[in-house]
Amino acid sequence: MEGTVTKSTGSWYQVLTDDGKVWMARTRGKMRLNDLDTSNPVAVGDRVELMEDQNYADTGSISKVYHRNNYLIRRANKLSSRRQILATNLDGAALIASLTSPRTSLGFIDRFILTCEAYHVPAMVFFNKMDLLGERGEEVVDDIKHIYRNANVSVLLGSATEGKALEAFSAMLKGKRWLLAGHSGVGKSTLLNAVFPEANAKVGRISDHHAKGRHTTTFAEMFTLADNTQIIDTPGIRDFGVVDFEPTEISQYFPEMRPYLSKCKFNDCLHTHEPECAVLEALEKGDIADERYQSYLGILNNEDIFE
Ligand SMILES: Nc1nc2c(ncn2[C@@H]2O[C@H](COP(=O)(O)OP(=O)(O)OP(=O)(O)O)[C@@H](O)[C@H]2O)c(=O)[nH]1
Ligand SMILES: [Mg+2]
Ligand SMILES: [Zn+2]
Repeated sequence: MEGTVTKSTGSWYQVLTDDGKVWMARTRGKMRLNDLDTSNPVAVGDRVELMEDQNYADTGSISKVYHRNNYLIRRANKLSSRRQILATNLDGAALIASLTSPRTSLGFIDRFILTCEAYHVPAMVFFNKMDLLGERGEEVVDDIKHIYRNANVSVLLGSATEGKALEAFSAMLKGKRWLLAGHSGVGKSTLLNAVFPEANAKVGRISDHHAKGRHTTTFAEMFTLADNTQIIDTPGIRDFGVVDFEPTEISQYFPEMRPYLSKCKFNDCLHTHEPECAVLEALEKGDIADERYQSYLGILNNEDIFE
């Protein structure tokens, strides 16, 4: 049988076979699934081969993971080389961010969208909880739009209770398979429910002030919704470490830097101090946002974990 992994608990997977049946599955002991050194050999979104278990009902084992069209991967911890696949076979990945309660740093956002760029996953950033910014909100909207104007990423700003951004969000997700990721408490599950009430995902309580440490969603789960929409809600992540890039490669994943890369004097320019560097000149002129350049430096210097 063939099916799609719709939930991952670490030890058990939920698999939806093409006849609409839901199975609980484990991986086969010795199976060599792929060559990636990851903590999870099977991830939500994977197409898998499932062998029915003769002894227990609705239970099976995953014997094969089929080729992935794409995937999103991160390093969870600076000390560990272990990588985690967030989800696979995606039409897009939305980072849900909030500037307060909890705060998402621009560095975190940029590491996420850099990884999307490098791994061929269309990216979106939804700045949620704008209602909490009050009068400061409008200024923030302008700043954020300016920072990300050439970054090849869709940016939406709004809140889970406000209509306009939600409409645009819904239009992007409908009929597609998107991942929702971000810190715990930013409102991933709330947004999912706001756009697709039938998802009925569990949401954290408003009274919690330490939202960053407390996880309401505990497992990655794909919600199959009307119009062939599949949304993967995930547990909050503390950080998003980028994996395995050569220093000279990093600037290629900053779309706004790309037009300048061939114009630097040195082929192996890292755009930090070199003479006749076209990226530094563009930065000076304001054609590359300073905030994005700072994120670039952070990634280059491997300062990418746990703020
Ligand atoms: N003021 C305000 N509160 C919001 C907004 N969106 C979500 N919240 C609240 O934020 C809290 C956390 O929301 P969740 O949807 O559980 O957050 P989550 O990102 O799914 O968190 P984890 O599942 O732990 O990763 C809840 O109390 C929501 O009601 C918003 O736009 N504005
Ligand atoms: Mg949640
Ligand atoms: Zn340069």
